[in-house]
Amino acid sequence: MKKILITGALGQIGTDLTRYMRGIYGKENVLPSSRKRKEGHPLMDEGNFETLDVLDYERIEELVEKHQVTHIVHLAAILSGTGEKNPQVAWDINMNGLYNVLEVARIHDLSVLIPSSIAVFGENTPKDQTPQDTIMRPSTIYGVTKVSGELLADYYHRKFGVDTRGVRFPGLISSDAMPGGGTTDYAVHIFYEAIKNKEYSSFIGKGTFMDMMYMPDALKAIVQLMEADESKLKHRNAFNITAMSFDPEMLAKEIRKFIPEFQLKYDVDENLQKIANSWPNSLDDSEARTQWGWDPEYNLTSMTKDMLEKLKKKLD
Ligand code: AKB
Repeated sequence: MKKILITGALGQIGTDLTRYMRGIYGKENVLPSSRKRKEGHPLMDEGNFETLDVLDYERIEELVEKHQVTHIVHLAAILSGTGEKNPQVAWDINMNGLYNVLEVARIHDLSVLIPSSIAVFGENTPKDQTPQDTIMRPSTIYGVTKVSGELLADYYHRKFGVDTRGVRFPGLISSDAMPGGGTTDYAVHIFYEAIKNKEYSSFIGKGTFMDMMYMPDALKAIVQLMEADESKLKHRNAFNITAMSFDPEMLAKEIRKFIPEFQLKYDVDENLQKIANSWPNSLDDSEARTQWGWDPEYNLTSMTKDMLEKLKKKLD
């Protein structure tokens, strides 16, 4: 039986992932953790929860031993926008946190799943249908730590036989948890503002295409890759995956099918726009499809419909 420790569980992916995994593996077999407790957060009263700073190696080891952990999903990380405001902290958390997790995994023979990101790509990466194996020269500290993390995780597999796996997530859109400090976050904020104010001012400019994914598909990807047959994995860290690619105008057009008076304006954030410009327009995720059966369910139309339905209920 798997016993799964989730780090950074109070972030955008963690809340949904904890619930999703508890549904599959049982409530007592999924242990969310975060640097601090957050009173009022739903995960505080839904079962076990532990405080864990990923920079504290001993604490990771203590939790692994106490709960007989077999798998770690390592979500704790600083994202692209926040990373640029404090690159030193981003390096520290993203690299030293990952190093500690990998070391504990090596010593205790654990499997580790580490999300990577489209941020691993940079200005000179092919922009359209970006291949699985291509030029990776990111311009953000977040991207630098994610490429380094991919290399380190592959190294731990090759050198020590640690079962490491990962996906390069695009922007994630969820009706539950809010994202924090990312370049793709506009694609979540727009829904809240469309419902509340019928208008949104986008910090990402017109014509900027980025890959995106609806949260249910992201959760499915994590479990599917974790469960994938090792012998079929030619790549490990990390797989390109995507579900849709759009720019703010395309998203606004879909929203208008449900909220016809919705207006999209722009107040472009230069720093975030620069980051977005350095990322792909669209990914080629065929290796994930062949090696472990990746097949997203939601596209732009079905995601928008579901997101608006869920948010309307939530905000009512
Ligand atoms: C970000 O925008 O930083 C993240 C990501 C694409 O990794 N959502």
